[in-house]
Formats: sequence, C-alpha cells, structure tokens
Amino acid sequence: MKKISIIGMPMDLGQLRRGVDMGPSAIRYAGIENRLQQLNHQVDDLGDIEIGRSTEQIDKDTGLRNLDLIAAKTKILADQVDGVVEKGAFPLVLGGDHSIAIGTLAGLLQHYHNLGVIWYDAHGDLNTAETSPSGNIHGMSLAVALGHGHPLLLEVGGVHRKLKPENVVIIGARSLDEGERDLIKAKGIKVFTMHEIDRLGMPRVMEETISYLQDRTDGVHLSLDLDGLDPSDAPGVGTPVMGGISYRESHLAMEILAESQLITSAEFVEVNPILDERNKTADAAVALMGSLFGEKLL
Ligand code: 6HN
Ligand code: MN
Ligand code: MN
Ligand code: MN
Repeated sequence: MKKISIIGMPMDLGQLRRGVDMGPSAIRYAGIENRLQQLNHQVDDLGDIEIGRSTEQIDKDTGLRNLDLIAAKTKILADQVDGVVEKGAFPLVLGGDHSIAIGTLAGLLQHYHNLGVIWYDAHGDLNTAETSPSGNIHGMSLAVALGHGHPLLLEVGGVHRKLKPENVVIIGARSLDEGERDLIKAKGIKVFTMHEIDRLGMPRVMEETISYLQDRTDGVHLSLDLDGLDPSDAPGVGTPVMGGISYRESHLAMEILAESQLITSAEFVEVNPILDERNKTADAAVALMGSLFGEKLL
C-alpha cells in the first residue's frame, strides 16, 4: 500500500497547442483514482493548481514564451510536491505540458541528494533559449533541472541543488535538436533511443536502466511524456513523432519498474484531449499508471 497524492497541473503555457491544460481532467475522467484504489493504495487527490488565463507574452531578450508565468506557476507546483514528499506520500503529478517538470523536479530536489530521473519521451527536452528552435519551454525542462537555462527558471523552488547528468536516463528519444545532442554528449547522459529499444528490446532496456540507477540514486522520478508512445497508440499529444514506443512495450516497462520498487514519484504529461481520439491517450496514461502501481493480469 502506498499513500499517493495526485496533483493536477493544468498548464499549457510551455507550447503552442491549446488544450493540454485539460489533461488532468481527461486523466481523472479515465478513472485514475478508482484504478489506484482498486490496487489498495490510499489516494488523496489534491485537485488542480490554479493557472488562469492570459495572453501570450514573449520575453524580449530570449524569445522564451510565457517565461514569467511558467516560473511563477511551477514554483507553486514545486512547493506542493515538496509538501507531499515531506509527509511521506508519493507525488503523482498530472500535466499539462512538459514544462511542469521544472516545478516537479525543483520540489523533489529539495529532498533527494541523488535524485534519479527516467525521462520517457520522444524528445530530450534539453534545449536552452540559445538552442531552442521554438522558444517553447516544454522543450527545456530537463535542461533546467540539470542547471542550464534562464535564471528565472533555475530559481524555481529556490534550491541550488541540481540534477546530476549521470543520474538521468532518457528512454524513447527519436527527435533531438542539435544543441540537445551536444549537451547529451558533453554531459554523458544515458539515452536509449528508439534504435536501442528496437535492438535490445524493452526488457533489457529497463533492466539496464534499473541497474544503472539503483546504486547511485536515493529516489527515482518517472517523467512520462505521452509522446514517447507511438502516435497510433497515443494520438492526443501536441508534438507527435512517428516510430515510437508501443502501448504494449510501455506496459511492460511500467511492470518492470513496479517490480523494481525503484520509483518514488511520477508525472504523466502532454495529454491533450482536443487532439485525442475518444480519450484514448488519457486511457493509455491511466492504464500505464495502473501497471506502474502494481496492477497484474493474474
Ligand atoms: N515535449 N525539441 C522541440 C522544441 O521545440 O524544443 C520539441 C520539444 C517537445 C517537448 O514534447 O515535451
Ligand atoms: Mn521540504
Ligand atoms: Mn517532453
Ligand atoms: Mn515529447
């Protein structure tokens, strides 16, 4: 039995496709609370963080979209995540676009000295204002956690402890910008691209991920971007990329993680019900959360 605290983060400011702010509702509608209760977990839904409406603002110096608001709102999330960890519960954050991870990770980094992160995503989210092709902050959140990015984003949560590059594993990458590839090489970040997943198979990718992280970390966060999955299985995302991880492989990955008991926090991001087909992507997210929290077929 785990104590799980659900936090909704309905923020769509990190990219251009409106609708991802409805992700938390879609995931709740797909039955997340009940699914976790069936597994005998104690679930506390803390509701949504208030984001509000505003017109897009582009930072004059850097071209970053909605910089001030994203910094302000992710700070609120960081504090909430901090509070959940403080009381000994498992934070489960529902996005929102992937810029929310700036807040989640800032909150977690207050507690863990050697936080590990599994970044399950088609993308690296390792851009900075200098390397970004879009100015969209959802493509920068992992870089920020590592200590690269705009000072306003680096200050979120007020911590000066950053993620260590050797504690990060990216799984599912198939769309990396040039600056992201440079950062991966410079920092020696471990990446299982689609090439490695195809070659090694998901069981070996997950086993290698687990043995790589378990000795060096004191907690492991799963940041799962639904666009890590193939668009045929998860069409409701703002930046789909062909040739992704299948629904079945993703289930297996979650089941192997559940067995390992390694994961201490998680977030599921980029579910956009406007772009979805009959809530398929939210349903997939909930099914994967079921497996992550111990659901078995027999
Ligand atoms: N995501 N690399 C592209 C960019 O604009 O920086 C896409 C980022 C996608 C981010 O999916 O969380
Ligand atoms: Mn604290
Ligand atoms: Mn992402
Ligand atoms: Mn992505």
